[in-house]
Amino acid sequence: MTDARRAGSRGPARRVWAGARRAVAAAAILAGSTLAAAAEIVISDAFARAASPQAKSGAAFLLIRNTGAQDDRLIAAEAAIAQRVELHTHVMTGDGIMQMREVEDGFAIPAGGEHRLARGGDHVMLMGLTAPLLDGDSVPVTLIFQNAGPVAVDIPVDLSR
Ligand SMILES: [Cu+2]
Repeated sequence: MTDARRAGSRGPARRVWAGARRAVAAAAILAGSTLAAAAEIVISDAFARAASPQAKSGAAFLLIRNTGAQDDRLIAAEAAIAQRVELHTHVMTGDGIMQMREVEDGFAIPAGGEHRLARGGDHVMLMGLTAPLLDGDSVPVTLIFQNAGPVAVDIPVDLSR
């Protein structure tokens, strides 16, 4: 094989490789921007509970931090373990009784701020449980944000909290 032929056979291969490298670089940039968006919402201290293993509904509580520069909003949630998932809050009725109510607009999480879902306050309501919430299990829940989009979390069940 002559030098000229070897050079000729290497040429197209190099062009393909350069193209592949460009594609990989583009994919990395896309992946990077997706990760950056998702990383702006940070979920911590999550737990789910129900009044008992026989309960037909339960609730999930967690701390949502928005590390981004843009205000965001939790607008919905989904979970395979429940027939229906709603965003709820507690309100005090006129006669001093705490009642749960759906919050259609969801919960605002300001840029650089946080919003805690906690017992007696805002929560993710799991209605029509298709399986019992058992201590030590964890429940996959997808939180849907206006800007950040869906954020999947595995929420541990803790009946003692
Ligand atoms: Cu509720």
